[in-house]
Amino acid sequence: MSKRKAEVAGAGFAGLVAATTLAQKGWDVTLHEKDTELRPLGAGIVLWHNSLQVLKAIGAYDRLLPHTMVPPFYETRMHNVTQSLEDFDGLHWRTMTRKALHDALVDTAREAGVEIRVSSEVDAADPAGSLTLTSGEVRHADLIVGADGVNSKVRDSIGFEQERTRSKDGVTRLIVPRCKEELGGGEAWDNVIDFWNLEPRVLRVLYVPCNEDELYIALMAPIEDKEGSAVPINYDVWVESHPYLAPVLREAAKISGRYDGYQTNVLKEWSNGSVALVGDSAHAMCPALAQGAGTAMANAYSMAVAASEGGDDMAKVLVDWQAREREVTDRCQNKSAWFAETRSMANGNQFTPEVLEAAKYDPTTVVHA
Ligand code: FAD
Ligand code: 5PR
Repeated sequence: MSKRKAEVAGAGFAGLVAATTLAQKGWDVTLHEKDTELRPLGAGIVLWHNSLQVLKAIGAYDRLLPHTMVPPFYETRMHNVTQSLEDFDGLHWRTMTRKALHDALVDTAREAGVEIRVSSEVDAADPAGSLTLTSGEVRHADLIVGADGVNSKVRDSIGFEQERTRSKDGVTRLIVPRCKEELGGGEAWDNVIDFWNLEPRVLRVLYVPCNEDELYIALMAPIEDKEGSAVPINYDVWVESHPYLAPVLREAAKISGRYDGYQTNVLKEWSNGSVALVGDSAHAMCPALAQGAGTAMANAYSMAVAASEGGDDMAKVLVDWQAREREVTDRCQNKSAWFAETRSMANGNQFTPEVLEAAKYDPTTVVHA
């Protein structure tokens, strides 16, 4: 029997997981990335049990592990006073740079036999089973995957019904040296620390150690705060608000950086015919709960397993897949948006069992067909 064919748009975390899982299950897979290089956007990332289980299932975990860490606590401070120290009752979570995660996924995809094409931009998809590239080439397949991010052309060329909202805050994300000694040394600097200052203005720094040498910092200011959202960052403004972070802010000010707003999109359906949407194309969310990529990878994995094991009627297989999988993600998106809107994470102790539902969900132990 000839192999089934899948065409995947977008080599982000969702597209790489979908393509790799399909190839490992015997599909002939081509992955199209519009960028001229394979690289992630953004700086650092927090992953939880859901996506860490997916990384184990596809064989990416062991190569990634040496480049990651498990901070002792997720600490929340308000005006530099500790509000809470959370350890999630032993739930597995890890921090890392996006580059380390992306590199491990690219290596795993190649090993699985995925054909990755860079400078290959997708223009449109057809639910009957084809993908059109901007070059004009039309590719037919049994399964089309739209993993092309929040501005998905696969999604918009088909006209999926959706609601999109933009948040009032945005963020500049950077990787800088840890500067542990200069910060004053001590174990607290191994924690993730969410530094909130709400007075006299909202300037928040999320401090995320990724390994011994690299620190992810996210500097969050409201979109209307021109000084707070300027890039490169305005050192004087940030150090006045967070003087105890002077060494890392000094490093941050040397990098050009990018200020990104957040957006959320909620779709009525995640599939149409042979086209499945996974990741931000289907469910971009506010980053407050650090679950966008985790749910993207979990849903990309479960979609690929369902498509492989669920029989020949691809349209039905995909409808059944989203019916089983999307509720956990929908709830996570809602909660994330609420946290971003209310800024109530500033109070600490916000990772309640309810909030961690998506983080705890393990798609590798569920029957998907
Ligand atoms: P993307 O990462 O957007 O990848 C899409 C890929 O498709 C890109 O490579 C792009 O170049 C390519 N592409 C786009 N259009 C086309 C086209 N037409 N043809 C071909 N290729 C195309 N999530 C977490 O789990 N933990 C966190 O700690 C976390 N922190 C975050 C912090 C911030 C500030 C933000 C904004 C998000 C955060 N997220 C986090 C969310 C996470 O980054 C996203 O949910 C995740 O990257 C989505 O992955 P994706 O593969 O769906 O999309
Ligand atoms: N968590 C993480 C993050 O990068 C952000 C947020 C929470 C890991 C934004 O940069 O609350 O916005 C947040």
